[in-house]
Amino acid sequence: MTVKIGVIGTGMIGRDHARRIQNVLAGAEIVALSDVNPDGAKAVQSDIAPAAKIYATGEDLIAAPEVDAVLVTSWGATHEQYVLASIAAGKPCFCEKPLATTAEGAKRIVDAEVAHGTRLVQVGFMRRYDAGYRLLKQVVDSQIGAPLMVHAAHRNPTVPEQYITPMAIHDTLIHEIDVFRWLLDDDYVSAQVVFPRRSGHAHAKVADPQIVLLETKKGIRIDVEVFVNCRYGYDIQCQVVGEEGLANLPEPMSIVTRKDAKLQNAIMTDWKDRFIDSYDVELKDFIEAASRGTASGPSSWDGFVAAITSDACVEAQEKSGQIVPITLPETPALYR
Ligand code: NAI
Ligand code: ISE
Repeated sequence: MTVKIGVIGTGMIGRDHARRIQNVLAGAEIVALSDVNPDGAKAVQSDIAPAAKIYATGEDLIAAPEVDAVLVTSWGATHEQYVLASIAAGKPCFCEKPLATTAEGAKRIVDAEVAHGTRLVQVGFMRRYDAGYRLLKQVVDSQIGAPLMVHAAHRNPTVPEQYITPMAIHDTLIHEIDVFRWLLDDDYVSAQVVFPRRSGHAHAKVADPQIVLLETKKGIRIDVEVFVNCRYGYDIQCQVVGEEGLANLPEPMSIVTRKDAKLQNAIMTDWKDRFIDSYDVELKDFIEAASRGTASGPSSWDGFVAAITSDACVEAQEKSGQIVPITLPETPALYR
């Protein structure tokens, strides 16, 4: 079966996902597009999916009879309405992070999916599909004893003017929030944020860098440096310290050169390249599950837990230095 997909939001990642569905992956095709900026949808239609129909609203696209499954890649604040409409229509839905911009919004999605009775939603936490993180998980699970600490960094070379302090959490750190729950098979109990000396390259509205400290139920302590104006590249670091040894996330493959009296490795500068394979594999998973009328991979529950944790981290930014507790409700049977 070819899964017929409609894409809502044809900006940077919507366009890139449309490309991979149309040109890279098997089993699906783009049949519908929608964006509040019709020029964006038209550009994807002419460059990537000429047969796709353009819909005036996301809701019209979801209701369209030719659409089997929905990709939500619009701005974060609009995700909830489209995911809820997809569940109401009984159509599998891939939603980019964040699932919703508030924990209440994510809870409404969980409630709707639980009422539906089977999984329909996959959240775009692509790091769970990254070969490096998968290898790291194997080693953490089997070779370094009980994990005790994680030291991590999430560095972007630069961010646009509209990027503000809380986005360091719900736009950037949210990837670590999700992937460490999965990597450590654990949940968080508290968050704390401290601000080092501010970089002179940071825009007026973003405190940069930040250090986020998370504690898990098992007592693991995680420190993540979020530095979104680091200048030198897009750099994701993770080291797990266990009672028998350490394990590091592998560096992306790159050629070592010896030239001009220098020994060098290139560092990537764009998330699109750093996680290109992970995006392919997560959407392959989505297409396979959607062909069976369901969803797998990171769930609405994972999106909800990430939203609760994000809210606590944003509160911890506002009360810098203070420890903010994180309490999670019981996991519904659908997600256990
Ligand atoms: P973008 O600004 O390039 O694109 C968003 C698009 O959504 C724009 O074309 C905009 O016109 C459209 N849009 C906004 N409101 C809409 C609405 N109500 N209905 C339909 N379309 C609407 O943003 P970008 O970077 O593509 O991000 C989109 C989402 O993907 C965000 O939630 C972001 O957090 C997530 N993202 C995830 C990444 C990952 O690594 N998994 C990487 C980059 C973005
Ligand atoms: C962006 O939205 C992403 O999801 C990237 O993976 C992340 O590195 C970046 O900080 C976000 O703005």
